[in-house]
Amino acid sequence: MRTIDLRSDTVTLPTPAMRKAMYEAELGDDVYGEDPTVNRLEALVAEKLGKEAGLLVVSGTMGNLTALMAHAQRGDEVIMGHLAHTYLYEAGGISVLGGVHVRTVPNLPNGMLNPADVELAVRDPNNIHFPHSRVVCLENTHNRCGGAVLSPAQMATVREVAQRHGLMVHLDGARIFNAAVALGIDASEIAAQVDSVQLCFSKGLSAPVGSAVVGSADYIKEVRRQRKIVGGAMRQAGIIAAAAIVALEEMVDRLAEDHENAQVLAQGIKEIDGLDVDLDSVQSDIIMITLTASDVEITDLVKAFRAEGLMINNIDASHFRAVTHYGIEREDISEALAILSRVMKQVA
Ligand code: TLP
Repeated sequence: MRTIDLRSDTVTLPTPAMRKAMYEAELGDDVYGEDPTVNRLEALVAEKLGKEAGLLVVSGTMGNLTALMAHAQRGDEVIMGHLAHTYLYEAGGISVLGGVHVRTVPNLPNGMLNPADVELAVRDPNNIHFPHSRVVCLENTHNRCGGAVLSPAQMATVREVAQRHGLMVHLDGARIFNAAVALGIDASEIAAQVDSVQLCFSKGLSAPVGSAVVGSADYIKEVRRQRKIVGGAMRQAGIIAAAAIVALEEMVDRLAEDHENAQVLAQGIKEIDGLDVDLDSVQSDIIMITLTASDVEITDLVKAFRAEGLMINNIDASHFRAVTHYGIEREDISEALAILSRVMKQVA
């Protein structure tokens, strides 16, 4: 039985073109700056995001970690949403390894931060009781806010506050290309609102490994040093970069298919008793599903779906997350809906 895996867009496998590019990649020692494929990727990603320089890192987690450690020193403070991936799901790395303190402000349901909340969170630099505020983080698309898309105009409202207080703005753009495709704009228009971006090749873009950090040339030099500190300087990393180049060149436009499949899935789920979806909140490849049926444990449902051939994750006691991606076709969406409907009838 084929399993339809909607747990995440991270489960995507490399495309045949990626495997070929990896096989044929020209390689060198990247710690000496001599891997031509890594150098090509770093120049390409910087160009696509409209920044001076880029750096290949192992993962999104390492990207956010090194990006923030390059902006903030031990004892400094980073402001981010209470639902930020970096706050919730990166093992507290920036505090553990960077000695950086996190101050959260509420994420609005649309993934944004209220600029007035950010303003209030900025510390008085002259008061010895306080850490120094250094960076504000945004996330686009916003994972825990159901793949919510932030427009450049929305992001500019937070940037304005940050700039007025001399703070940097970092974007967790793990899915920045999903945001760009959803908005019908170039990813560089989103990146223009921030000083640094972390973006992932290994999610909807389907590369097996890798993320990048982009920003000014001086800043990326410091991120490179931070990457060395955390043990992330790789040698013949062109084997990874080769797939990431294919991701950037061939896999961006097709994200629109994932977004369409997410819409079809969400509309179908809306019709199933015991489940609900806020259709307005489905803006990219992520669908947050509310369990409205009572008297059933969400973990039992996850097991029941899996037994029928559908994998989705529960994120708390009453919400599931489903994510569409490369490898999931329209007939898989129909099959997923049939499974959800069948299982929910049994428990309802
Ligand atoms: N997200 C994963 C899980 O960790 C939850 C997923 O399945 O969505 N920023 C954002 C917004 C992310 O969604 C993720 C991964 C990361 C950073 C971290 O990337 P990796 O997994 O490459 O370290």
